[in-house]
Amino acid sequence: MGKTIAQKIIAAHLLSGDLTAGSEVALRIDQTLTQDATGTMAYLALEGMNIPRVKTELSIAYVDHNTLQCGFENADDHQYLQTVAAKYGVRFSRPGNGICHQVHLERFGKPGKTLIGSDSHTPTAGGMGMLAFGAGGMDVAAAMGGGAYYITMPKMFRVNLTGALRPGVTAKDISLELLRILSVKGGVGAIIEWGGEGVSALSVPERATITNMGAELGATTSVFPSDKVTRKFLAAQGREEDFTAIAPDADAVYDRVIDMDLSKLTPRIACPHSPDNVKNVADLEDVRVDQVCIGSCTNSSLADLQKVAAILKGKKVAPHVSLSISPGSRQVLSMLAKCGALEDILASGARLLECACGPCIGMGFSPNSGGVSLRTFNRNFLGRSGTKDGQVYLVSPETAAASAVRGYITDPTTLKELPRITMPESFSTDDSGVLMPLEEAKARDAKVLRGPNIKEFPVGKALEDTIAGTVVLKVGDNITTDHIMPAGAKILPYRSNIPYLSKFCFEVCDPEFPQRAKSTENGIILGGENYGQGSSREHAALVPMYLGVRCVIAKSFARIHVANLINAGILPLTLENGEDYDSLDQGCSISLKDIHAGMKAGMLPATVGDKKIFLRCDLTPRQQNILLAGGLMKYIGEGGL
Ligand code: MIC
Ligand code: SF4
Repeated sequence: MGKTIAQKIIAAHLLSGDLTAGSEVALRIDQTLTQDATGTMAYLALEGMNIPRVKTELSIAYVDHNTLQCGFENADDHQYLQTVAAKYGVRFSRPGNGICHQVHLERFGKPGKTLIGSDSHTPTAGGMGMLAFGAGGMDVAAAMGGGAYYITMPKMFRVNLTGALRPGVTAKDISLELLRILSVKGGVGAIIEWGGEGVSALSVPERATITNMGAELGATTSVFPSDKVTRKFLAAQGREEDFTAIAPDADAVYDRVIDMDLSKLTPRIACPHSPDNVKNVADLEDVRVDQVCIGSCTNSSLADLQKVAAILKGKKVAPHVSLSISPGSRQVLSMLAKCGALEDILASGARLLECACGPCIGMGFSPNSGGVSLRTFNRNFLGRSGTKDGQVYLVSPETAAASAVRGYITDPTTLKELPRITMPESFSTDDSGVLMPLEEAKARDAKVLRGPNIKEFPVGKALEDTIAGTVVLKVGDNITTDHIMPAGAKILPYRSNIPYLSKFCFEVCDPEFPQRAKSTENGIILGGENYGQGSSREHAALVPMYLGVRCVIAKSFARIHVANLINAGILPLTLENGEDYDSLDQGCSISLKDIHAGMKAGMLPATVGDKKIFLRCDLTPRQQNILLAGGLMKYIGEGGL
């Protein structure tokens, strides 16, 4: 039987397991990336592993999230990251150099290789035929230390593109359309491969927009073939030697095939507060806009911003609109400056922000109260912008620019002139923003600088055989890690300070939660479907663990979060009978007995008052051992890497 792209790359990196969907596979990881908001924990974990140098082909630490520096905290973290990276053999991408996924695509990604990153949008590199996964920081640390990365072998979905996009319709609209079709949980347990004749007209940055937003579908990852277009992009980046062609076999078998005719697609928009709440832009043209933000790892490539500049050229941003532009990388910004597009952007009245995540993670530029904010980003979860009642919509750069000028949501296909942008023959490639690590001999005595914001890595408790627990919080479906552990300018600087962070856990859902959880022995969280979707932040597991949560019971879980729960030593259990959710309330006591035997059997009986319920426990033997040890750090300490 022929293989899909993902199956080929997995087969070439397989350390154990087989390619049957649902079985656990261990993969050799070629490259890792971290960003600063998750990186501090990842490197604290790496330091705890007592490995002198990383063992990957390439590991890189980016600083792109926490760049506001309102106090000493971020700067201290940057210093820690820079010195720890230098010591352990990791490259360091300096603040201002760009957003991790954009820079990685430009300068480091390689078709056919594996990459894991402590950020859920790591699959962006799938746009160049790399098999790239978002993971928790501890898993990234383990991979840096030479350990395998474990995933459940996913199902294979294929999206078949036919026809060609009409002017004004973009790769972002393709992503939004797939979200409309599949929803935020439609990709769970699957790898999404993109193919068909429509693929050859999409550039690598356009493909990367699409694989980036596969994270919003809950997919394990997304990948495009590596073809002539990929070769040309790599050649223009001065690294044609990194090219390898990859395509699926003609007889590859997919579990699901979705056909999309690009010529029929119209501009799409995701309405508040979920990326799958997708409508036609044309149907919302009366909505007045307060703010427009262009950038993020989804839409900040040179071509994206050149198109924006062409729409803004000779026009002014509407007086009631505030427009921000954050270029994805220093390469993008300097090339915008060279080709004159930057001048057009500035002359329109746009506000130029740093080459960083910025408003996407609530690091500044929060909208006004109840304000309508149009963003070219990938997530519009409640409160993520920093304004709780902000109304955030997700759109393409073309829709964003056209709307910024008119002041109302605008379908860009109605514009008289639409820009045609071609990729440059060569990009300007100055890698001086990426610092090389110290040589091994010098690294041995190098000091790692640790500011007072960097607190100890919290460790979990070994899993007992009996837990008498209490439901400390009951939440609904599609709870994101932004609900569990919010980000934003006020909280994000404390990502290496779990005790401080814990005060904000579940703040958007219930501000009393931290106090209640702390004063309850053996807390249990009860969730609905797709619990823990969104970001890879392991803080959404470490903080509840710190607050005494021992177990999360849900109807279903998101992939990265369930791995983070296990790594933190929290037992994830799935309701065998979804209807039991209704009969369990906050405050009720749940007694779990014979947990160890139940884990092996895959089913745990539990009692709630005089009622018996059944909880599924789909854990591999390795995951069971991690929980028995009290989390990944303890498991590795006992020789488990
Ligand atoms: C996000 O987009 O939510 C983030 C911030 O990049 C996160 C990582 C984090 O929480 O630090 C992600 O996507 O994993
Ligand atoms: Fe940064 Fe936003 Fe991308 Fe997350 S989604 S990596 S916050 S730009």
